[in-house]
Amino acid sequence: MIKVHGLSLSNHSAMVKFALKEKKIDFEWIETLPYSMSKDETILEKSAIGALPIVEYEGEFISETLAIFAFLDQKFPDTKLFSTDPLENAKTVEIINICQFYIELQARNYYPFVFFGAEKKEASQEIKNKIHMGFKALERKASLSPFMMNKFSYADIYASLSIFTTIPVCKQVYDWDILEDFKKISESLNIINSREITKSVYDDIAKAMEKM
Ligand SMILES: N[C@@H](CCC(=O)N[C@@H](CS)C(=O)NCC(=O)O)C(=O)O
Repeated sequence: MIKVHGLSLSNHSAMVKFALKEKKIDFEWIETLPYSMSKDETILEKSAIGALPIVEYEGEFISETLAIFAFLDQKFPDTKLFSTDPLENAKTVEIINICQFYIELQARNYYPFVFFGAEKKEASQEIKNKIHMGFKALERKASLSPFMMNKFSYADIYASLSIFTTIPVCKQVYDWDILEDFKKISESLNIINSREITKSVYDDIAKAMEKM
């Protein structure tokens, strides 16, 4: 059985949970802290930089969400979340990378302040510009009718959970309601987030936040 070493309040861990639920794959969840929090050296043997999620399968460990997505789609192809069409497949990865590098990784600079009570850092205009560029790219490249690609895919999972953490960063750091500026993205997210599986994933995050 697939084992997921994840942190319930982590958006990346939730992405893998979301994918497994979509694909109707049974899994065991092992609540785990990343290396940066636990200093547990064994995590570094399993994960590229000690971050979560990590998937364990037949004694092997895979980290990096995009790599895990690719593995799950090839290993369990009944419900495909990457297209078999090479062009659609590449475009799905392109959307994921926009969300990963130009949106979420930028917002991540402020997670200690927004989510973990750290002191407020200076609001960097450079980071704000990058997030804006990321949203512009998403608006240009994604289908948004209603999903990121022509049908529900990994791009929707990644976009939903990376933008979920970016919204409070924009609000609290820049007093910026980013979804007001990107209405079509907002409409697409509303549809993705109203699906039953999405709601169950967000319920788990909310419960983990309450416990914090
Ligand atoms: N590139 C990694 C990023 C995952 C990531 O940032 N995970 C966070 C939790 S959402 C984490 O473990 N952070 C702690 C750390 O990086 O040490 C992936 O795609 O899976």
